[in-house]
Amino acid sequence: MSENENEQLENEALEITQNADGVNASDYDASQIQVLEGLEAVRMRPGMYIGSTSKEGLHHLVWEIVDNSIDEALAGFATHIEVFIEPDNSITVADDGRGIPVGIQKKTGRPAVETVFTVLHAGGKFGGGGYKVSGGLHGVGSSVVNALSVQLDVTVHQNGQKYFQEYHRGIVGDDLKIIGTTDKRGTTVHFTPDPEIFTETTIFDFGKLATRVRELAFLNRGLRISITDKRDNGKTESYHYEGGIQSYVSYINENKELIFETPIFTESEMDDIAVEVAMQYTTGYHETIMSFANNINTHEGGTHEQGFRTALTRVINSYAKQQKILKENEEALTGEDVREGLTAVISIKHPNPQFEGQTKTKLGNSEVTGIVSKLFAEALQTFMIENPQIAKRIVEKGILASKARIAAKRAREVTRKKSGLEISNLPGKLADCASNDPKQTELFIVEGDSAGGSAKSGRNREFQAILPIRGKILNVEKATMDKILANEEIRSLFTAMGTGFGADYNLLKARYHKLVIMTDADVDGAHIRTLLLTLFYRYMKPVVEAGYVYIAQPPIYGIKVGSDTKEYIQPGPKQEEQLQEAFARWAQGRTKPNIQRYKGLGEMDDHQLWETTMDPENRLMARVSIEDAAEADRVFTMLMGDQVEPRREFIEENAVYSTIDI
Ligand code: TSJ
Repeated sequence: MSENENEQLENEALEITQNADGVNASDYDASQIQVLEGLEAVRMRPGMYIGSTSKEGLHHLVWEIVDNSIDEALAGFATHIEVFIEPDNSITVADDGRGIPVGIQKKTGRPAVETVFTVLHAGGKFGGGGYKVSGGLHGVGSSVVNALSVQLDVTVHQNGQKYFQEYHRGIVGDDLKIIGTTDKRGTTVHFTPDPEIFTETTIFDFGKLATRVRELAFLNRGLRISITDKRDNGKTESYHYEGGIQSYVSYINENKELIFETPIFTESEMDDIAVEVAMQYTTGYHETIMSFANNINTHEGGTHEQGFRTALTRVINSYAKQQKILKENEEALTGEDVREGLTAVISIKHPNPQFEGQTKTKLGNSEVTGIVSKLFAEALQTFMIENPQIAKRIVEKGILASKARIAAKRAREVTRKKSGLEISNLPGKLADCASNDPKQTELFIVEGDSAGGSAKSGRNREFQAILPIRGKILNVEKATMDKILANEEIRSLFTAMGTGFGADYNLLKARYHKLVIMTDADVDGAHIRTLLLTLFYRYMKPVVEAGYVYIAQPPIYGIKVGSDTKEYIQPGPKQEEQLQEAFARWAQGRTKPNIQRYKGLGEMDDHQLWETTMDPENRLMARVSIEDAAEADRVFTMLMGDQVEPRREFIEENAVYSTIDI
């Protein structure tokens, strides 16, 4: 059939089925079928739309909804967003914007708001102009949330009326109706995630939601956003930062020693791309650069970060030369030099951001490099000229870093010659495994030689390697590169892992894709674990970001009947209940079982250690993830840095937790 004929047929159908409202019934039926097919697709393969159906995916639903309110705020119409975790673990999001349009759409003959919740990718089709943060990372919109919720309802306050509609697993209940009058404006969406989809958990984590809500407040200057937990005792956190990302930098650096008080802040726009940068130097040695594109944390960096780095190196060098702080014959400062001790937040808003990379968190738009570089260079140069004292301190800090870098390079060369960070020279203490397929292999980093011994004889030699470490390793938070490189314990770790060090770091050379920290369940064990995590976080961040780092969870209780250990209880929020339950079970009609409490790995023999902690079939391991780089950075500064008071406060506040969530 030719296209013409096809069109003619459709036209005929059109005439026949035109109904009283002027809406074409066959078009309507067709679009309804599409709606149902869309819903079906989402429910069949939820992971394709929201990444996963784990805890991560569950929380993602909230951001899909909140992003729409953020867009309304960015458009200048909403000033306040509220998020509630209801007592039944459903979520309510409310804003004071214009309200989703309720008028009938020509194409579908249905109210726009209904389309928003039933048609895939329908969000934001009306209106237009300005930046949109919704449609970002997964950017699937409200219809996907609707399809994955047992129940969702929307209330729109608009033109003095209160409109309401509800849906079940994405299917429309009654038509949109007016349920009263109002003098307010805004949109409220309430939804209950479907437990058939979210089989892992449907319980929301207040801390996780609050952290992102606070980040959204930092990223969207002036926005008021609050989160309330209505479960149990209830609590509310309200965030509002007039300083935006400048406040964010101050927050990250809260407990750090600074080389100047107020973070530098610049804001400008070019070709519809808005660029904001806030930065400040600490007296420390590492850099914390966070970048965002349309409010999405671009963990993998990208063109905006590239533009920032280029400009920073160029401007500081040219200022240093111009002011003759750096002499003609002296080596220029490298990027690494000028970033030592730097905390920076880069936030851009782009009408059409392209996300690339493994986790789709790398900004790819090539035009952005030049724009950020140009805008930021101009602003930084002006700042340096207007603030010569601060400028001088920045340059001097870079020069100091450059000297340390040259010294460290020399130390490293000497070290390499002496015993080598090369793989050919694996540390003597390492009991390596037979397999050399990094995807299969695991490195257990074990506290103490005795537990190390049990681990060596208990392990599966095919894929498990053991590296015993003796006691407290060096605190890298307080040490310079050359000291760190000279440390025996740290060197053996780097060599065993095969990934190199600092600027030479290469994740692709990792010899194991699981690094398992196995320490005693006591204070010293916790300290060693924190020292190791600090080392990983500061000097091997890619392994943490790749999700290679784990913490072994040896059992805390064993139930013994006679001389046999019958059952182990793993640590967790329900550990005491589980212990009671298991005890009662083993006590039935038998002699009384004994409860053994394990304090150290040394209390288990090699077989027990394998059975409870190392055997992939039975073991429990906590994967370390950087959910929030800013929070992790603050925690490490507190735990490992110079200032005592914040550390004491932190430890007092968190004393009940055995591990720190980073
Ligand atoms: F999409 C959604 F349902 F998930 C959702 C949207 C959820 C929540 C809590 C809020 C919103 C939302 C949408 N808040 N505000 C808006 N605004 C609009 O949809 C809107 C209003 C008016 C106009 C216009 O051009 O007049 C355009 C838009 C996009």
